[in-house]
Amino acid sequence: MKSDNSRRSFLKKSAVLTIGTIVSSSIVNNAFASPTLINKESAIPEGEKFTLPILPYNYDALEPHIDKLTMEIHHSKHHQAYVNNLNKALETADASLLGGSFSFENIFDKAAKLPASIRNNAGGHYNHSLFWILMKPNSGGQPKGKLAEAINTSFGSFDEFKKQFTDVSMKIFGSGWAWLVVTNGKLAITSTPNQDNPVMKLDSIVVKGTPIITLDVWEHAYYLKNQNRRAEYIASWWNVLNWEAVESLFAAAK
Ligand code: MN3
Repeated sequence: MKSDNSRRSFLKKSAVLTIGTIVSSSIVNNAFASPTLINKESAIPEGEKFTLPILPYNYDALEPHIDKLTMEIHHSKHHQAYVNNLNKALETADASLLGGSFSFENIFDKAAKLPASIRNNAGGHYNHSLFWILMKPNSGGQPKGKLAEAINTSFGSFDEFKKQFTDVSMKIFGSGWAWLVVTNGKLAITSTPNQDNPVMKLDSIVVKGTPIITLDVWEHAYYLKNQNRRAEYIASWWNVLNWEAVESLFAAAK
């Protein structure tokens, strides 16, 4: 029997993960940018399932920059697989360290001690959920306001930031993610291998912080359209980066 509290908690989690139905900065903030990250309220109780978030746009909405087939397979196959495998891992792997609280925050806090199946699939679910809401049709351009100021302060100029972020993305060997994070009140560019992220408490994550931009450079993110040309994919992605969402995450992360 589930208590009313756990049912309510689950419903909140469902709302958070169904990002596509309501795209607002408050949802973005609640889901990904509160100081406690995915906070306790959004934890799902033992026995409940993580679900695939609905995209806040159609699969073809990012054309011509990111193609429809790539988006469809990436979201409905790859991301869905991380969700399914995370649910399976939480049922079958040793999840006792989590104490029955299946929140990203709790999982990432304990990443070093958890089975790889939980760490990798929770990372895959979180990273992709963030990646989707940080893209938008007819977007790109440059950030405004305080974020623009912070980028200028940290990197000298927007162009220099873009160059450094692109360089880091290009240099990731194999599969991984590039990030812009807020760490100790400052902006930093970093990268992680596989499905790790800067929120995980792992010795291997050199720059930890609150993500405000992320870029998936796994080949599955671009191979159908760009084949081996990662640089071409990165150049396209800048045209769909959702700066309003980045600004919201930045405001909440400070
Ligand atoms: Mn991916």
